[in-house]
Amino acid sequence: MDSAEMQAARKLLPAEPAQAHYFLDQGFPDLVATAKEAFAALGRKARERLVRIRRALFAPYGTGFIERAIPFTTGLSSLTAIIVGGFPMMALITLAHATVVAIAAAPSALGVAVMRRVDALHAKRADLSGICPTCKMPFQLPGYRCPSCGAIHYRLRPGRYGVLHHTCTCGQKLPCTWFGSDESDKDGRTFKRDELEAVCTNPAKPHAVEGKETRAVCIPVAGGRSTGKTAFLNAVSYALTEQIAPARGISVSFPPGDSSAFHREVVADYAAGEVSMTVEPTDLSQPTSRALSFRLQSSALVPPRTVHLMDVPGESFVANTEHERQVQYGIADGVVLMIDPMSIPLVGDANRHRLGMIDSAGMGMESPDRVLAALIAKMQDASGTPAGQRLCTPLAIVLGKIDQAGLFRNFDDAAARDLMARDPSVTSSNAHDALCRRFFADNGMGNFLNAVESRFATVRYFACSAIGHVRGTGPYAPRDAMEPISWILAQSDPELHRALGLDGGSSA
Ligand SMILES: Nc1nc2c(ncn2[C@@H]2O[C@H](COP(=O)(O)OP(=O)(O)OP(=O)(O)O)[C@@H](O)[C@H]2O)c(=O)[nH]1
Ligand SMILES: [Mg+2]
Ligand SMILES: [Zn+2]
Ligand SMILES: [Zn+2]
Repeated sequence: MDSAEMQAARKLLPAEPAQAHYFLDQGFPDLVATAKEAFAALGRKARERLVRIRRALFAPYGTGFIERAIPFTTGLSSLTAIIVGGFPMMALITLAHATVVAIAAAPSALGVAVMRRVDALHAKRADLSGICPTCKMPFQLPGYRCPSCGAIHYRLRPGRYGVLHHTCTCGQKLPCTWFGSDESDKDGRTFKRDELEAVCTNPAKPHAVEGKETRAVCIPVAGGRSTGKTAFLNAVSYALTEQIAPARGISVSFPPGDSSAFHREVVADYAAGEVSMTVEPTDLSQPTSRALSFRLQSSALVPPRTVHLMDVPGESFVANTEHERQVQYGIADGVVLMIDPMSIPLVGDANRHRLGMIDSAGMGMESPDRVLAALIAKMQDASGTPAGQRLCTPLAIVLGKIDQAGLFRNFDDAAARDLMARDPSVTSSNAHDALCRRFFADNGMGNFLNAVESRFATVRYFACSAIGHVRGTGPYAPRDAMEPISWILAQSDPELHRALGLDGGSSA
């Protein structure tokens, strides 16, 4: 969704339930209306005099001199008075009125200009942004619910409704800058803007979202059916929320909506080594892809981050049957593309017979080429990138389930040392990526590698195992699952990468 689309969507939002500031809103329009009316009245009078003069000049034959002269001279003198006196006088009065309005409006207009700039600068410097995990609607300023009457204010920033606060139609004052003066609600409790309930900017569906002065970090996980997306998301969201963040003194909380329930599911699946199939909701008003969202907050992390890891049923992803537009691919920090090694025909043919019953039943069959085509189409649509141009969002291509059939031996340290010894262009920092590329090339996927290279500007290949063993045989024991997330964060949000200690730094 580009900025023009975002602006068009904002136009669909309902009118602001706030009282406009008189001098900023109605002062000049009122002046223009009054002046227009006065000039129109003068114009009518002048036309009347002209008619009188014309009648005197072209009176029917036989009209006496006096009968012509009196209306002519009174008409002419009156018209002259209107032109010489009336119009300039009216212009002077209008000018004086405009000066009064301008003087009265100037401090407010200046205040609006300055405060708006200050608020916008703060948002830009902190790189504040939000995305609704349900509708995938990105926003810079969410709606805010009035604590007294519940009305939603979608334009709670300095403007025609006020400089430091807006007044809701119910009379409640609401701060309209991030630092805004504390206002108090009907029970006398004071609050700042970010303490108000934030509401999604989807005009069709106002619902609570996380919008509190935060920066959104959005990583969608794409792939065909049963490629291991949900298992991968379970592994990385557990690592982030239960292990890495707590160890770094970063507090984890869950935004409104289904986030807490999703997190409980992740923790339970992790402990049991299970993974549930992601089903497409039959209710078309429900979103198809879902976000595991959590907020990370600490004194070292300003502003707090709201991380959205997005999952999708593989079937809908490839068939393009999601219920909602997949806007997240246009604003993502990076995208993870999961590939089941067994879906590579040569790998599957050689190893399928080595899998046990559970692994065979959960095998991803979708061709990686088809999945890649679906991903490119979605990313092009969401980011508005023309077909001939490379996509800029970092893409992590992840071969999952490498615990199966002993595949991990293709990617371990011994394999990396071996490759480095044979190929001097491979170093310890890109050995993993090179091993994965070689795995694709050796298994007849040269075209896939070329297609990726020609369509993406920043790509890296990874191999991991999310569960670490066959599903349902003990808790998750992930192997290298955090690497793709760490690589994406290192590029899109180095500060978060550092705060989480993913750069290898010691804890703060
Ligand atoms: N051995 C092993 N099996 C895995 C691993 N990850 C996933 N699987 C198996 O693959 C199956 C599918 O994994 P999911 O995570 O549900 O795959 P998905 O991509 O989310 O599938 P959909 O939701 O249907 O699109 C699981 O039921 C597991 O049996 C892993 O790391 N190791
Ligand atoms: Mg799934
Ligand atoms: Zn929404
Ligand atoms: Zn109100």
